[in-house]
Amino acid sequence: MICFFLSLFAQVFQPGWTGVNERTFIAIKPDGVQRKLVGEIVQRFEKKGFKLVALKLVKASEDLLQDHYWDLRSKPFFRGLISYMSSGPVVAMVWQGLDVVKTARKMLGETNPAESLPGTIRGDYCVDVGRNVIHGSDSVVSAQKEISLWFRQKELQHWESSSNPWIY
Ligand code: IDP
Ligand code: MG
Repeated sequence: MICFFLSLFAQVFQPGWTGVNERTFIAIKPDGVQRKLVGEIVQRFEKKGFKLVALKLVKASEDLLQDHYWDLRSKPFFRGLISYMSSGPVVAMVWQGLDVVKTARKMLGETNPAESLPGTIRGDYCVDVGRNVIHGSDSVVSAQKEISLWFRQKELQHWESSSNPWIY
C-alpha cells in the first residue's frame, strides 16, 4: 500500500504532470449523453483553452465504476450511483492545462445543481444531484488515479496545439 502511494506521488509530481501539463479526468455522464450535451460541454473546455488529450464513448462496467467511486462506497446513494453511471454510455476525457483540475471543478459547479451558479455546467444544465451530467476529478492525485483507471497509456495523445502560444 505504501509503495502504491509512493509511486503515485512520484508520478504526480514528476515534471510532466504539473504546470501547463497538469491533467484532469472529465466524464459526461449517461444523462449528459442522452440529453445531447456532449458538443456543448466539449466546446466549453476547448474554448477555455485546455488541450484535449483523450476522448472515448464507453459503457463503463460496474467494476470500473466501483473502483472509480470507491471513496463513496458507504454512502446510501452508492448503489443508485453505480446503476445510474452504468445505464448508458459515458464520454470519458482527459484535458490538460495550467490548473486544469481546480478550474474544471469551477466550470462544473457544485455537486448539487441547486447550489451551482448559472454559467457553470451543472448550474446551466441540470436540477437533480442524482442526474448532474458531468464528473471532474477533485485533485491532482484523484486525476492521476482516474486517468489510469479509464485509459491506457497509449490512448493519451501527445500533440502540439497550434494555439499554445496564444494561451500561454
Ligand atoms: P462530485 O461529483 O461533485 O465530485 P461527489 O461527492 O464525489 O461529488 O459524488 C459523486 C457523485 O455522486 C455526484 O456527482 C452525484 O452524481 C452523486 N451524488 C452525490 N451526492 C448524492 C446524493 O446525495 N444523492 C444522490 N447522488 C449523489
Ligand atoms: Mg467527487
